[in-house]
Amino acid sequence: MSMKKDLINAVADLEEEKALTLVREKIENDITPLEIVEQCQLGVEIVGKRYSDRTYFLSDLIMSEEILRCVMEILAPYFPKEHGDDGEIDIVMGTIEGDIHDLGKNLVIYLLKSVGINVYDLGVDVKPEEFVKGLEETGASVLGISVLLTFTINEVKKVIDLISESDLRDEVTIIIGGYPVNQNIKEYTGADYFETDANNAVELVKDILEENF
Ligand code: B12
Repeated sequence: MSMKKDLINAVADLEEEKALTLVREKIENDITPLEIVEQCQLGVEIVGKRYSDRTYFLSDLIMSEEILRCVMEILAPYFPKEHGDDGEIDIVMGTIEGDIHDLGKNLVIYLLKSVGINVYDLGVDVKPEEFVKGLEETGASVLGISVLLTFTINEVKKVIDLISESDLRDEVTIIIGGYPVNQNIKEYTGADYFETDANNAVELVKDILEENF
């Protein structure tokens, strides 16, 4: 079996011990933490598919979360170190109302911090008004909304409509991210950008902040 597929399959098959052993082996063999996370992500994508076609149940989704959490714990020391966050807040992030998925959001926040970007994390199940309040309180010029459930896409539109009703819309660049987002959803919600790749997300935020400067 290829070196990549072994971890993807261990995660997909919910073999926790095997997956964690592979993660430790890979990190010792100088595979980057991000590559490892990407392999795990391909694994949980399969978990999601099996859940959709009813081969897996909710308990299996929960198991995949447990595995991903342990993987992140192992990898944490190997990610680039956080820079001091003494400056002003650059970006406000949160998971949309009704949605409690946060592993992807937290990963992106981790990577943003590691390149010196100051993040204000609103957490999960964040109401539209809370996003607006977060932006007003911090003066951040970027907003990142994480959305994993397609039936919460309307909530994302509500957030952006609310921002448009305030006088913040011209000052804030809005990025949506998460498994289901695409060009159509971007257009429907009125976001400025969408992104599903962690690395690209960091590059995008860096570019936006530099432009605003
Ligand atoms: C783990 C998981 C859970 C865990 C979440 C744990 C947690 N703390 O996050 C638990 C078990 C709690 C869970 C619950 C549910 N889940 Co769930 N879950 C998953 C699963 C298997 C993996 C998600 C994940 O963590 N991926 C790994 C991370 C790293 O990837 P990511 O989130 O996509 O993030 C990456 C990018 O998208 C991007 N990104 C993410 N956010 C942002 C934000 C910004 C601003 C940017 C720039 C980028 C960005 O960067 C990340 C890094 O690359 C997915 C399957 C899938 N294919 O995604 C289903 C999935 C998302 N879940 C699903 C469902 C249905 C549910 C439940 C409704 C099940 C139920 N019956 O209760 C509940 C809903 C709970 C709720 N109210 O939110 C469905 C959604 C289907 C749909 N069309 O809406 C999926 C797709 C599974 C499926 N195929 O059916 N789930």
